[in-house]
Amino acid sequence: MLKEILLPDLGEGISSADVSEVLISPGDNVSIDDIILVLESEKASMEIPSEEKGVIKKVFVSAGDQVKTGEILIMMEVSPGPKVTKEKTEEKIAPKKQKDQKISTTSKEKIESETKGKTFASPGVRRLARELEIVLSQVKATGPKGRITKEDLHGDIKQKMAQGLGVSIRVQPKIDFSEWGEIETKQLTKIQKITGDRLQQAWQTIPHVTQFDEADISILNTKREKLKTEGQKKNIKVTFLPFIMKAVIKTLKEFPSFNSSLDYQGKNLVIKNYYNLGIAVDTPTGLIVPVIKNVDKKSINTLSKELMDISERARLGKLKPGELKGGSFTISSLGGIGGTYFTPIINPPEVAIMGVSKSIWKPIYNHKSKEIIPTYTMPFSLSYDHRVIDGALGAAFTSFFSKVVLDSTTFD
Ligand code: CAO
Repeated sequence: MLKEILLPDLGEGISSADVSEVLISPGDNVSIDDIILVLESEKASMEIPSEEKGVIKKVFVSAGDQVKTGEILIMMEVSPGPKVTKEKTEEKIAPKKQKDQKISTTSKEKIESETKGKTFASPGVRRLARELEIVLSQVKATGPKGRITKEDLHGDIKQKMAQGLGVSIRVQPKIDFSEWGEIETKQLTKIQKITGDRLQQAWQTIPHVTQFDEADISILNTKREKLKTEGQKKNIKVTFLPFIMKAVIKTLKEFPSFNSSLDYQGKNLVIKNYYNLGIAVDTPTGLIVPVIKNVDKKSINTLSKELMDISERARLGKLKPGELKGGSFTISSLGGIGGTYFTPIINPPEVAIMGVSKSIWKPIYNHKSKEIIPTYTMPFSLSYDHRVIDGALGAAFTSFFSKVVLDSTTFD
C-alpha cells in the first residue's frame, strides 16, 4: 500500500524546521525507527524516524528545504505489520529535550539495543563527519542515548592516526586543575603549536637513538679566546658555536649518511653534497631553527656574524621563510645556558641532530703520562634515525667529532 509520510508534530511549539540531511532515497528499504531525515530548528536538532516498514518510492524534500508540520516528506510502499505509536515517535524525535535527564539502567539497555546498527548524532556532528570522511557507524558513541558527539569524532581521528603510525596516543582527559589550587591559563604561541606538532610527529615517526659523548675543547678554548678578543674590536661576538659547526662539517664529510634524508618512499637515501646547518634558537615566542647555508665555505668570523644576525632576527620574528629551509643537519646548543647531556629530537627530513651542553673543567687522568690534567670538557649528544644509521656508526661519528675538536688545525 502506498502511503504519504507527513512531518509529525515536532513539539515544543516548533512548527517548522530546516532539513539538514536526507538519509534515504527512492528504492531504499526502511524499517521502523530507521532515521529518514535530520532536521534543525532554532531550538533543537531532531532525527525523524520512520513509523513504517517498507520501500521508499519518492522523496519530496532535500537538504536546505524548510518543512512544516503536516507537510508531505516521502511516499512509501508500506509493508503490513505493526505501526509505531505516536508517543514513541515523539520520544524519538525529541532527543535534545531529554538530553540532561538521567537514563535508568533498563532504559539505557533498551536504547542501546534499539540503536544497535543505527547512528544517532546531531546534524552538526553529521556534517563534521562528512567533512572528515568518517563513517559514523564505526564511531564509538559516548553521548546520551547512544548519540555520537563531536568529542567522539575527535577521539576516533586520534585513534586512527595513532593506529596508522603504530603507536598509541593517550587522549588527554578534560581535567579541572583548579580543583587542587589556583591556576592560570596561557595560550600557546603559534610557533609553539607549529613546533610542537613537528616535534611530536618527528618523535613518533622516527626511531631515535641518542649517543652521548664528550670532547676535550681545551685547545679550542685557547683559540676561541684569541678570536673572541679580536672579534670584540670589530663588534663580532665569537662564541664556541662556529667552531663546533666547523667540526661538525668535517665529521659530516667523513660520515655522509648523517648529511642525508630518506626519500618520500623511504627506499633511498639522498646524500647531500652541501652543508647547511640548522641552528636551534630560543626565542620569547618559541623555538625556531634558521638555516646557515654552505657552512663549509665560511670562516669563523663570517659564521659568527651570521649567527648574531639570524639569532637576533629570529628573536624579533624577522626571519624570511627561505631562511628556515634547506638544512642538512641541525645543532641545538644549550652550552650558553647549562645542563649536561639531553636528547634532541631530529628535525625532519634530516636524519641526525647534535645537542651541545655547557663545558666544564674536569680532572682527567692521562694513563701515559700518569698525570691528572685539567681538561675543558664539552658534553654533547647525537640523536640519529636508526632506520638510516646503525649504533656503531653513531658512536664512530661522536668519537671522530671529538678528535676533530681536539685538532687545532680544524679551525684554520
Ligand atoms: N660550553 C661553554 N660555554 C659555552 C658553550 C659551551 N658548550 N656554548 C656557549 N657557551 C658560551 C658562549 O661562548 C658565550 O660565552 P662568552 O660570553 O664568553 O662569549 C656564552 O656561553 C653565551 O653564548 P650564547 O648562547 O649567547 O651564544 P651561542 O653562540 O653559544 O648560541 C644560540 C647561540 C642562538 C644557539 C643560543 O643563544 C640559543 O638560542 N640557544 C638555545 C637553543 C635551544 O633552545 N635549544 C634547545 C632546543 S630543544 O631541542
